[in-house]
Amino acid sequence: MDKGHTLPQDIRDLRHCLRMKSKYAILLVFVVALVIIEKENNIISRVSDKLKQTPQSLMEANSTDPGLVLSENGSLLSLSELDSAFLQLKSQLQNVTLQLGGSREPAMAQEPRRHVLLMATTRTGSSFVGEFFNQQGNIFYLFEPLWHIERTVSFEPGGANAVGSALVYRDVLKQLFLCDLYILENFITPLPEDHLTPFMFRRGSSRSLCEDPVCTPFVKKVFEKYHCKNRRCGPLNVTLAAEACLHKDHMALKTVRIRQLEFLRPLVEDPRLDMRIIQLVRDPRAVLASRIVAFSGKYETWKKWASEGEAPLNEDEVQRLRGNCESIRLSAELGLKQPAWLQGRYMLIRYEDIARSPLQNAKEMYRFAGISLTPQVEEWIQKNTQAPQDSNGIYSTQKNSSEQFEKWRFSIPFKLAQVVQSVCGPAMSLFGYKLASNPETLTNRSISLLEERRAFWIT
Ligand SMILES: *[C@@H]1O[C@H](CO)[C@@H](O)[C@H](O)[C@H]1NC(C)=O
Ligand SMILES: *[C@@H]1O[C@H](CO)[C@@H](O)[C@H](O)[C@H]1NC(C)=O
Ligand SMILES: *[C@@H]1O[C@H](CO)[C@@H](O)[C@H](O)[C@H]1NC(C)=O
Ligand SMILES: *[C@@H]1O[C@H](CO)[C@@H](O)[C@H](O)[C@H]1NC(C)=O
Ligand SMILES: *[C@@H]1O[C@H](CO)[C@@H](O)[C@H](O)[C@H]1NC(C)=O
Ligand SMILES: CC(=O)N[C@H]1CO[C@H](CO)[C@@H](O)[C@@H]1O
Repeated sequence: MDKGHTLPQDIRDLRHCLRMKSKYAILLVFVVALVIIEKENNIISRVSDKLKQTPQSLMEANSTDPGLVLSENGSLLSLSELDSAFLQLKSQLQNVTLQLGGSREPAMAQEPRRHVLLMATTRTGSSFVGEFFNQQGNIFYLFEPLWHIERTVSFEPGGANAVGSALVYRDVLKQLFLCDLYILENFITPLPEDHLTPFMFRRGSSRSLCEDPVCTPFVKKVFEKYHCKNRRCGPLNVTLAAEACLHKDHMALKTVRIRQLEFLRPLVEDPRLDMRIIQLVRDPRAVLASRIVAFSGKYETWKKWASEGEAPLNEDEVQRLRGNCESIRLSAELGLKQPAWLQGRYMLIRYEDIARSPLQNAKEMYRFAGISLTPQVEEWIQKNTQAPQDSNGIYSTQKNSSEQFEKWRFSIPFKLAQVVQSVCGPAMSLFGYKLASNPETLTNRSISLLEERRAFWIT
């Protein structure tokens, strides 16, 4: 029989109280002991060194119990998990650290490591939004690493293989978040030798892969297809990249290749990852208009149909569009339903809202991720969202964003908008994109096609 049930309430309260007291007594003793030892050795700075190395121990631990992970090498990490009463002790310890002349940042103030997945589809502005994370020095950011997987393992869309690909994507993502970048080597062609490759997709879009020490001295004879933007580096040493990943405080990556949120569940439930998923959506009319320009080969049929008209539109193309819209909608609906496993870990955001107030929404995304935004990022946003319209490369992120986001309205034939509206209606209504019932509405600047609502949803 459970003894707790037979004891009177006040005794149980007392026991609880004693237990709490002893908890704090132990902590207090611990803190005092630490302070005393500090006077002899410089232990606090060593401790803070150790805390900075924690990603390594998180990597090595193959336990799934977060408590175990955190309690390795003393219970220091779990201190941050304790309730608010402990904040005071924490601040005292910080004060002591400061008084003792530690020039380091107080170890306790460090944020827990976060893993942010920016989940999008092509032409939704994900390169631009990804930069918000790429620009921050303490985040290890990867741009579309799943590109290598898609290229190597061919899957037929819609068939049983679609599930297969999703599983491979998911497992690769998990290893990447754990900084096991070697996993990518299996999918890079030609196969890297000695963990060295000049073929890392869009390396230049990842600051972390282009800064010291990952940027090794330039090797003249090696052709690097995706090189760093502002400097030449030797071929990517995957070991160095993995080490950089472990040393950064946080990890973020963007992908347009995950179609179903559901598939990410094992990652979200992995206590080592403390995942945050940001799903980025954009008006499907704008997305189609942009794809026709950017992927003109693949979207030849659409282009022809839009400009000529007479020939009927290929039904397969329409079905593909419907499939795209539906998978985005289903993922968002799942996220918004707030299942327990996604609690506090899912955010839905519209590109249009980001384009209209980039800084404000960047701040919201960082707040959601639990990472403090640095002035670096703010500066980048200021500089890259108010640029004049001359720089118009298709993957360019430098534009006057509040002007750009609805340019499509004036370039898309109305019938193209109509098809999208008829096929993507449910998604559009979920995200608050208004239908245009005639060409005049589509091109009338004073009529907004955006329902004004909360700019983002966090569950
Ligand atoms: C992981 O688990 C295996 C089997 O339980 C064990 O042999 C190994 O030492 C563990 N590795 C680490 C790094 O804890
Ligand atoms: C720590 O120092 C700050 C300013 O130096 C002070 O305001 C605060 O009360 C101190 N905290 C504790 C717990 O002593
Ligand atoms: C890659 O970097 C690691 C870590 O510094 C180093 O040990 C290794 O020799 C490097 N590989 C090559 C081929 O230079
Ligand atoms: C960007 O576009 C907006 C909206 O048209 C305009 O108000 C703003 O002045 C533009 N900014 C720059 C730097 O061109
Ligand atoms: C655009 O819409 C506004 C508001 O509905 C209307 O007053 C205006 O006449 C329209 N402009 C054109 C050119 O149709
Ligand atoms: C599990 C773990 O990380 N253990 C480490 C604790 O710290 C000692 C001394 O620094 C290391 O030798 C252990 O490997």
